[in-house]
Amino acid sequence: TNLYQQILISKATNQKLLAILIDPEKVAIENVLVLSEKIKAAPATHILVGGSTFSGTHLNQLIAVLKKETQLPVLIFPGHPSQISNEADGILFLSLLSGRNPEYLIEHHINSVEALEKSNLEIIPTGYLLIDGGKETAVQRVSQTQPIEQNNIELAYKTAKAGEFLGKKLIYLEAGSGANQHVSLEMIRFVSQNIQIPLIVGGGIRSMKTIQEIYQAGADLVVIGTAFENNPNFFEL
Ligand code: 1GP
Repeated sequence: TNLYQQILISKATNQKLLAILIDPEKVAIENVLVLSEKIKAAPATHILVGGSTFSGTHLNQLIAVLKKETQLPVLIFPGHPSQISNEADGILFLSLLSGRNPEYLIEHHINSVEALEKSNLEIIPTGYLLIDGGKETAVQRVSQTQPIEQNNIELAYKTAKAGEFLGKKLIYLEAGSGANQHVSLEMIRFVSQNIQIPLIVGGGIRSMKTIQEIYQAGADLVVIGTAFENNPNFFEL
């Protein structure tokens, strides 16, 4: 079974998934072994690798070590076509559906074809929705797009549903890394109840209690970046 089928099985059996997001910009290669130990001790089911601004060269090595040490599936979470690495298992092929910037709707995707054709990556079409997290986040700054307001649940739902109709396999509700406010439980509840495909939620999630609330609201996979970055013992608390 491939990665997407595993996610579907987890959804069908109500087994919640947890991804730790590693921003290659913030990890020096000499620290990856220690980081891998921390990930192994965490209840993570997936590792996401990517970021809005990474332009370094150690991506392949970073992913190879993470995979070998943790034995977890690694998915590229690309901010740019240069972040495609064949060392990973798959890629969340993101369309920034909340925005109106053609670069993040099709241009970067065209520019990714050559690298993807050469790779063995499992490509998972993902509708990516930026929701206002209470401050300007890197996604907003780099993509030059406006987020959906937290109280505009109808727009979030219609955008997610349009993504499903377009054939996206996942919907990702993103408040932005380091957001002041995570996506509201009300929005998660409404969107998850009205789409068939699995729902990812991330951005500004800082406690185990919040993770549980977000699962209960209907998220199938939660992404934790900053909280784990700041405290690798986060999940032990
Ligand atoms: C960002 O959703 C992820 O793309 C994770 O956000 O860093 O706030 O956990 P945090």
